[in-house]
Amino acid sequence: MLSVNFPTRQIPGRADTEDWIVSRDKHRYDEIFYTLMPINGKVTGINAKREMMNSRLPNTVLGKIWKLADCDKDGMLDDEEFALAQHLIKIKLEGFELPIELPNHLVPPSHRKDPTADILYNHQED
Ligand SMILES: [Ca+2]
Repeated sequence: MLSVNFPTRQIPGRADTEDWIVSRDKHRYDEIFYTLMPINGKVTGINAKREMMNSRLPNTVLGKIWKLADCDKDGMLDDEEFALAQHLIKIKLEGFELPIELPNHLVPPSHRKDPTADILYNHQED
């Protein structure tokens, strides 16, 4: 019995950036992002929030959006987190309810837990 069947966890494609719905408009969000003077690729909470307030959404809503968008909870937004925040603002302005927790498909690719990462790291023996 040599056929070892690893439990197949479907990893959809390899191009996760392409199936990240936010990436469709990310170039537009990026333009705003870079006007907010990111430091080390991240904008501060103050700058990001100031921009988010332009949406005229109530603070409570923006607070929710912030929590969803700041995936790594460092109080700053990188370009992907910022794009996600803008995306959530757009959704809300279009009349949709915000998710309570960020669904997997909305998690920025660089913040997704890569199921293969552990294996890779454990195999660096040389
Ligand atoms: Ca963050």
